[in-house]
Formats: sequence, structure tokens, C-alpha cells
Amino acid sequence: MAVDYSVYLVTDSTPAILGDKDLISVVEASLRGGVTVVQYRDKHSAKEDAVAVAKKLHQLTQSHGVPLLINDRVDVAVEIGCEGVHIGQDDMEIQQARKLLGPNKIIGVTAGSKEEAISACQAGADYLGLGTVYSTATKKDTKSIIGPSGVADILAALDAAGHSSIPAVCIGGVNASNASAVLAGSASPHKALDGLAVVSAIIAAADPAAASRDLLGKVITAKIPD
Ligand code: TZP
Ligand code: MG
Repeated sequence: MAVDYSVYLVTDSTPAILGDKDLISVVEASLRGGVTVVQYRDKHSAKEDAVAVAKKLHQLTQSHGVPLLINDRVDVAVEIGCEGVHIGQDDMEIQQARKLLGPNKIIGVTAGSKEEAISACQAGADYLGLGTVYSTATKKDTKSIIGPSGVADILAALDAAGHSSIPAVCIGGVNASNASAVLAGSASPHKALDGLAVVSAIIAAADPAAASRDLLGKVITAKIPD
């Protein structure tokens, strides 16, 4: 499956970010605005509640032809049959997730260093989430803040190690105001980012459809060769 990683929405249902809005409506609006991947990230709900939300999200994403990935919870992804998972360095081993999901599902992995990025590629990751780019109130336990230049260093190392074809997005404090600078500043000579992953820039936005459209426009502009 060819996936467009241009604008990758990661969900958050905590009141500080979602406010009093409804997550399903916000995701629906973001899909209308053009997000290209949705990751359901929910650290708190019991499995049956997470499965119920994930099923609703999957109906929506399927109707827009967009993949739905589940953060951490491989069991939820297996149960609802969505397109894959996103796992961090402290979550399930990539090989174990692959065994549970099968060969055709998407496994994304967070990497904050060259070593983590290359070893995720070697273990069979389908794409990488690089970061944390900027410190963010959305995730306070981030290990390292690497900035766009840190992302560029990882992309260059991936290219040098023969992994130039792995898709990569970056995450952490990215929004419409810094999107163009992040995309430009994180590009290495032979490998650029495929897209931007955001939580609050869309979930906390007053108009999530407009926020998604705005980000997509910036990514498309950055991808047009000079
Ligand atoms: N992983 C690294 S930073 C982050 C995650 C899930 C949160 C990013 O949130 P925001 O609101 O886009 O800064
Ligand atoms: Mg995780």
C-alpha cells in the first residue's frame, strides 16, 4: 500500500487538548481538511472502550481512503483489522508486532537518534516518526529534543546506511507557524521528510478542517522542487 504521509494526525482526547469537542467530529473535520494518516493515540481507555472508538475512527478513515494506525496497542489494531500500529522505543518489539499483525500491515516506529532510526529499519519498520523536534506540552516525557537539525542528521544517516527509501515524518511542537521552517531545516542533501505529524495543531484548533488544510498546503509547497 502506498501511503501519503504528508499530514499525519495523532489524536489526543485529554481535555487540555481536545477541550469539550468530540474526538470523532474533530477527526472527521480533519479528514475533510485533507489529513493523510490518522493515528489513534489513547493511553488511558480500557481495551473495550479503545476498540469501540477505534472502530468508529476506522469507518471514517476508510471512507476517506486514509490509513488508521493505533498507538502502542497492537491488540486493538489486530482486533479491528485497521492498517497498522505506531510503536515507541519502550513498546513492543518490532518483530513481535510483525508476528501479531502479519506482513501487510504498517508498523511505524519512533526514533530520536541515528542508531534508533537505523535499527528500526533493520527490524522491518515501514516508516519512522522522528523527534521530538520541539518540546511540547502534549508529551512531557520526551527523551530528547532534537530540533530540525537533529532530524536532518538522522535523515542523512539513514541515507548513508542505505535506508533512503523509508518514509519519515517528524513530531513534536510542529504547527502551521513553523511547518515550512521545519520542513526546510530538516531536509538532508539526499533525503527530506515525507510529512509532518501533529497533535495539538489540529486537535486543539478552533477549526480542525482549516488547520489541516493549512498544514497540507505548506507540506505540498515544500515538496515542489525549486
Ligand atoms: N511524540 C513525540 S512529541 C509527541 C509525541 C506523541 C506529541 C506531539 O504533540 P504536539 O501537540 O503536536 O506538539
Ligand atoms: Mg508508545
